[in-house]
Amino acid sequence: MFDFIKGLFEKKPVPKERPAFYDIVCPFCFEKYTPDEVVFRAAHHREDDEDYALQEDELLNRYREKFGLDSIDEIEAILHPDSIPDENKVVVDNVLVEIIDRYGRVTKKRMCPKCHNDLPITAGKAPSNIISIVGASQVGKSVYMTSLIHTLQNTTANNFNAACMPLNAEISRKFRDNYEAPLFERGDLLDSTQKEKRQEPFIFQFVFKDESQAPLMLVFFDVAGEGMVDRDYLDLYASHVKNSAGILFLVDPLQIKTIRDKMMISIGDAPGEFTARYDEPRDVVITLFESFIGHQQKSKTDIPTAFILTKSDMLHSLKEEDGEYIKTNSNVFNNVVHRQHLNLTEFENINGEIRRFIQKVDRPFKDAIDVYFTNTAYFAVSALGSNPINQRIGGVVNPIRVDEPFIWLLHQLEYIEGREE
Ligand SMILES: Nc1nc2c(ncn2[C@@H]2O[C@H](COP(=O)(O)OP(=O)(O)OP(=O)(O)O)[C@@H](O)[C@H]2O)c(=O)[nH]1
Ligand SMILES: [Mg+2]
Ligand SMILES: [Zn+2]
Repeated sequence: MFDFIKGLFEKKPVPKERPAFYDIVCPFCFEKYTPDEVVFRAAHHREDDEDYALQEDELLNRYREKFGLDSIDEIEAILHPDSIPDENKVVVDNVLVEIIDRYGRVTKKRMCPKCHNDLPITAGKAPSNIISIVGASQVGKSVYMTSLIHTLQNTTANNFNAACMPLNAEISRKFRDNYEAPLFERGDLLDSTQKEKRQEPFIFQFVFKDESQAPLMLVFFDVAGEGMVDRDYLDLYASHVKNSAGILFLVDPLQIKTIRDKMMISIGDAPGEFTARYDEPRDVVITLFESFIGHQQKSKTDIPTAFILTKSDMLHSLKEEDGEYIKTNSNVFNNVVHRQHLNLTEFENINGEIRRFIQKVDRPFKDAIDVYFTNTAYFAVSALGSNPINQRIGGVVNPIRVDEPFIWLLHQLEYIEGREE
């Protein structure tokens, strides 16, 4: 009897099974719709047919203008599947992937009906989970994103019997050339992300080797920190945050005044690499509230949000203290590796420790979190493993606990199990 009642309350068994198809979340404009609502770009044009003539694509140009991209004069026509007889439609795995137009020409170019950008080939076949990385200027967003994606591809995927790969060759090349190679091969830090430059999504697929398990499509954005406290910037560039499946909220311990003052004392007169610019982490919460949380039910968001203390390597200089903030045996310095499931024991240890830490060093920030976020957990990571000197990383990059917040998100989204150990 007891087991029966217990069974009723136990969570549905993971892994998640594949449904017939998934709603599409456009990685460009973040609108959500079903796969049968897509439109197609004609594969050819004709001068004798108005419908197929080269023409201006207003929707596409409106989108491009918003992001400061050149407008396109003339482009092939948009074809609506409604105008195509069923026998000329190709449906694979319940998803419309191709049409044959009235001239017998095939097109596989699926477009977003709302912004007319090219959809990724996996759209509709895998859930699109947008993971937003937010945080004030210089907290380490770009470096963390790079270190996380690098780790997902090289170790995490393997630990979960999966593969993690870029969606296409262009994303692969851009990620390597602009992020991974400078950091991991040349030891150079990245330039501060420009508010003016359009941020392209980095789309990756996380596919389990067990085919019955649903794959994920991960969309990462590297937003500019200086825009995080700018309402207009958030409205325009970071509207993906409200459509996110999970948020990684980065906090730089050195941007918290109590810690900054303490560190200054222990580092003495060589503060060298200290960040000059900084916004209070709470200001970021406030702009997030203005731009989307305030419009959600009860003015709270239930998007799972990981609050992540970055640059945890810097906390070494605090640990010698009487243990008021960070104890010598702190979880922060242990690199925990999660395999096959989220190790709940390790997770609770770090979550508890950092939750108390934030509460102690920045009470107003912790209060703001408690008011606006309903599903939270706390982490500490070091994307680099050591503090860079003169904008260069000495030796190899040695990330500490970087994938843990991501694994927690996978658990929250019911892709993987959690187990006590
Ligand atoms: N000690 C230490 N420093 C780090 C780490 N990650 C980043 N940093 C430092 O933080 C600086 C800023 O990192 P970025 O990733 O460029 O910061 P960002 O949040 O993208 O900054 P914006 O693009 O200006 O918003 C780097 O230049 C490093 O000096 C880390 O793991 N450890
Ligand atoms: Mg950046
Ligand atoms: Zn779109």
